[in-house]
Amino acid sequence: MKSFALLTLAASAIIFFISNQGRGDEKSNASCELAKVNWISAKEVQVDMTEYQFNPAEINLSKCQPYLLKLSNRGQKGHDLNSPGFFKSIIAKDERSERIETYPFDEIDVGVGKQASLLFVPMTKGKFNFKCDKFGHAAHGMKGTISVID
Ligand SMILES: [Cu+2]
Repeated sequence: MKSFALLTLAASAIIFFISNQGRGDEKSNASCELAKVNWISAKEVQVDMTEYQFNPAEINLSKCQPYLLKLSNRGQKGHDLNSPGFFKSIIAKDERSERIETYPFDEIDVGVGKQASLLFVPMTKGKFNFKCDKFGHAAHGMKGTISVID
């Protein structure tokens, strides 16, 4: 029993080591000094949603800078901005508290006539595709890209 526990411990230590190694690049790429982020100075990024497009559809951001993404649904149907890759790569801040955390969802859903906002810092550079995940909307052109540069 005792040796089994030790073996398990050794095995998980190895797994931990391997997964840390594998994430080495991602980790160095993700180094933003969050304590130094001036959230008050967040740059506003306004994106309008209609049938069937995002305006703008090309969004350019800089890594480690704070942004306030504002989504406005000015259409007649419900829309969302879906981008699992992008949302995994940001750190978001609750606008009403000091809580800073990863964004746990793949998308932001915006009802007809509604607005949604997200205060965040892009943590990794890269090009991320986004789309509206409502049935048929992306096929009608409701998609775009977010480019994050250094
Ligand atoms: Cu849509």
